[in-house]
Amino acid sequence: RSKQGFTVFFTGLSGSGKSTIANALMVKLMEMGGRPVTLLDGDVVRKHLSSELGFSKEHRDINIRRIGYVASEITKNGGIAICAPIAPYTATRRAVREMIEAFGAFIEVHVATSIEECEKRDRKGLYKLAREGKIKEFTGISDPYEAPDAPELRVDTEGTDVDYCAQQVILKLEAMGLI
Ligand code: GGZ
Repeated sequence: RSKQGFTVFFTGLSGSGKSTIANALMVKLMEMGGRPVTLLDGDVVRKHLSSELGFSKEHRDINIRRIGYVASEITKNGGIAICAPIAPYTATRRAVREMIEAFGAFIEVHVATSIEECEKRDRKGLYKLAREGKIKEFTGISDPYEAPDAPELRVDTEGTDVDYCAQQVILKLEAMGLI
């Protein structure tokens, strides 16, 4: 009997390392073969699925629910979905969890890089623009981020490298009997 589908849902601040870890995880899962793996990355989704949306609470919620819907279809069909949006609101993440758990497993991974560290790295210069008020409603600066209380996994990018973080997700999936 083939294994059930599942969704790995990364959440964390801009620049926390979600995309990098998600990509490393995708490569590892693809190398294992078997099931198709679909990556729904934050900026790619915003370009192709949510291009009309901004960053108000309402628009972020619409964006996350769209991602959740696509991931639930993939999960329903026995595939693997990897999502990597900020997803700042607990209630919205919960709604997505419920959507997906109707069909398979939901693994929430908190990429717990601190705001101080994200701002220090400032890979895209967005934190500087947010501090200057040139980007409004910026998560962690002028907009909320509700950290998950009980994610399936929390990864630390400050003391550990990307590959190790991705490997921790793999171990969790193995422990849950999903791969
Ligand atoms: C947060 C913003 C904002 C504001 C633009 N707040 O590091 P990035 O650039 O590549 O990832 C961020 C991305 C966030 O989109 P998401 O779809 O993941 O957000 S949410 O889950 O809340 O819908 C950042 C960029 O878009 N960006 N303006 N105001 N991030």
